Amino acid sequence: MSSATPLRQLVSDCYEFKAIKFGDFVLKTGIHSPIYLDIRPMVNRPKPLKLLSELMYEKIIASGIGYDLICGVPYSALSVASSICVQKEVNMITKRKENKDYGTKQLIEGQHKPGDRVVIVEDIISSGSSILETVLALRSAGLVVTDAVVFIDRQQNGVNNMLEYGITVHSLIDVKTALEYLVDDQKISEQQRSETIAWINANPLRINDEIVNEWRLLCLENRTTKLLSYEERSRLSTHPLTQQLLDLMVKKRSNLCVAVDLIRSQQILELAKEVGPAIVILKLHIDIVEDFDHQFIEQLTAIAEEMKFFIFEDRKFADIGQTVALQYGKGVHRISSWSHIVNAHLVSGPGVLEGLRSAVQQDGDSHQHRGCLLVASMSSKDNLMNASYPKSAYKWSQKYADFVIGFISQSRVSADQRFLHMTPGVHIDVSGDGLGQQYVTPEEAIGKRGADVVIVGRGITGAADPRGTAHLYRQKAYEAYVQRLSL
Ligand code: 5BU
Repeated sequence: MSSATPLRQLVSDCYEFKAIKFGDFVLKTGIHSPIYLDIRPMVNRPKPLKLLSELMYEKIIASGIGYDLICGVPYSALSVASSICVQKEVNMITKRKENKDYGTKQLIEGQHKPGDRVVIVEDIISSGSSILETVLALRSAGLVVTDAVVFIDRQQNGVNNMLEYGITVHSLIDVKTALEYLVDDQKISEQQRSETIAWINANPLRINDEIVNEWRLLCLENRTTKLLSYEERSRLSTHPLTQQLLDLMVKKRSNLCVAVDLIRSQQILELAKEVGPAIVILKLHIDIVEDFDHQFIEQLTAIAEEMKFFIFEDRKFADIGQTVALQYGKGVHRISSWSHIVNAHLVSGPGVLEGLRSAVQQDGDSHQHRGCLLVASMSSKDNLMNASYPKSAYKWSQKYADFVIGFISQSRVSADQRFLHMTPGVHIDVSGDGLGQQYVTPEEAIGKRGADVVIVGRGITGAADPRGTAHLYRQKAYEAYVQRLSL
């Protein structure tokens, strides 16, 4: 038998006082489970409770989590959270379980103020639903929550689920290791262990729908105090293209779109290969390409698939619905057949969106594999878009949310986090081009103006080393996003 580390000892104690049980249990969700974890019996067992709280606190410190307050998830983790707070003299807050109205601050007991950092303490993580419910209440009061410390991870996908909501879970032990300890200590048989593991592997869990809906509502009503992570935004979005784009942004750690305003197809293809690894979108003005043919499109599409980026034709449709439908789907370019993203001005009214959407539907396919950005404000000097224009753009984006994925804008049009904001007029070195273009830096666009994606043209295409320069822009823009998250 292995020597008893404090954690082993704790697992063994938990088995003894039936905080870990084996049998046939019907869970809240109605499914049968061969294992049941519940640390409530620990409430009147001060020794293991003290040990657990010490180990949890060590975990908080070892994980380098910055915090001002500790919050236990009601009810079962309240004892351990209190124990940590009393022993370590940390301020504690609690969330009332009965009150569902996130708008009222009485939901949280204990002194706190917006901006305070809170670490969550939980006993067991299954799907992560209880943790998320607590996180929602805390975030809606302006508290900053990024980490949770848990005793046992049931390994049913809860840790992954939480990542999508911007929460990193640090567990003391996972259930499979706990099972190994119990076999070593001859408390359960090898067969019990392997059967339990088979059941765990076959039963991954999702966050409870009701809580996902509450989270969605909370975000949509803008009661969260800051822009969410791309992961969370992907979960929030209802448009598949937005989800794919946000997921790609996280995967490539890039929020960079390159504007390739070159006039020969070979130049474009070569540049695409150079900058492909650093970008998530390649933006074109297809009407400036002198030697356009569909073979070029096939080649570009192959590069986009291989290097994983989306294609955006910056066509800025602006005519009546009937005309834009033809301009989008027909003619020499047949834009709708290859461009994942297009954009439109709303000067002619929402018929432009009706027309564009109908053109994709006519292709006999769902229009949701294509997305449209509304031009809400422009980077060019003295442009005629007044202050009410972005507001109208937002109004129509909501009505056409199955097709509109966001905005081209110089600042955020709306706090509605379903929509992406992409900002052109970005350059590291210069402030303008002598023809009315006005530039800001990636830090300004992402950090101060709330852009999700920066669009960079000549800053990259005109550089001596486009590949290296694209990486530099990617790094600056992504760092600005990471920085924004930590504010
Ligand atoms: P630049 O080389 O980084 O200046 O290129 C910017 C690109 O973005 C270029 O293709 C413009 O057509 C496009 N653009 C813009 O600069 N400003 C706007 O407000 C809009 C588009 Br909308």
